[in-house]
Amino acid sequence: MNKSKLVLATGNPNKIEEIRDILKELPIEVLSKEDVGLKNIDIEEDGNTLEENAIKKARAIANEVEGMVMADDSGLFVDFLGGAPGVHSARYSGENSTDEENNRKLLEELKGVPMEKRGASFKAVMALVTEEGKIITVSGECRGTIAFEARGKEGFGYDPLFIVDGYDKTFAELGEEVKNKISHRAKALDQLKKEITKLLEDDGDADICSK
Ligand code: ITT
Repeated sequence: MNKSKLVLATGNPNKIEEIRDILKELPIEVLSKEDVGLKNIDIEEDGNTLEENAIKKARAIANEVEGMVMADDSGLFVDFLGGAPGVHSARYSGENSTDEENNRKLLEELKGVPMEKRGASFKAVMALVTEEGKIITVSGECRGTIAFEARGKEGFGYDPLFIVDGYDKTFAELGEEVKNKISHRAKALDQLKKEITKLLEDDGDADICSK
């Protein structure tokens, strides 16, 4: 039997690296859009929730390729800012904004706000479209505090500003090995691993039955 394929709908290379690392023990081939020859599919992320956007991204790619497709929509929700930047995290300081610009804007918005009021959550929603077109969604959340200045060189996005609860360090200081065990993405993918394992088992049963 061919190894099952999971195509990632994300164009963010950092997410691809994290997802590949977290799913590495599953007996599936994890492919990027580029791996399957897809490049310029522009998907407008106009949903009001991470879930809406994740489903939209996964569906758009599932229409184009064989196999399972998974999309990740994620963001940073800061308590003091009423949940901003939230679903708009990628473009907080404008269309095509860089991580540095977004981090600068966040620090500006939190200027003068004391540590005890700088609580925040990273949230991730993953949408999986199965080969039969069924949609499964899972989510994960990770609590922390926004630092007073950027710290650390690893990771991406808001990682240099996010001090994870239970640690005295930002995700960018902790690095991939720790982040991929405790992050919002890791928590969501833990559930997705179980769903994919069930799908693969059901598939195996179907194979045996059809023989
Ligand atoms: P795709 O839509 O192609 O997957 P994207 O980067 O545009 O890639 P999102 O729309 O989900 O992804 O935006 C998520 C943004 O939230 C991302 O660009 C970061 O700024 C931030 N973010 C999400 N997860 C993060 C993480 O683990 N560490 C740091 N920042 C994160």
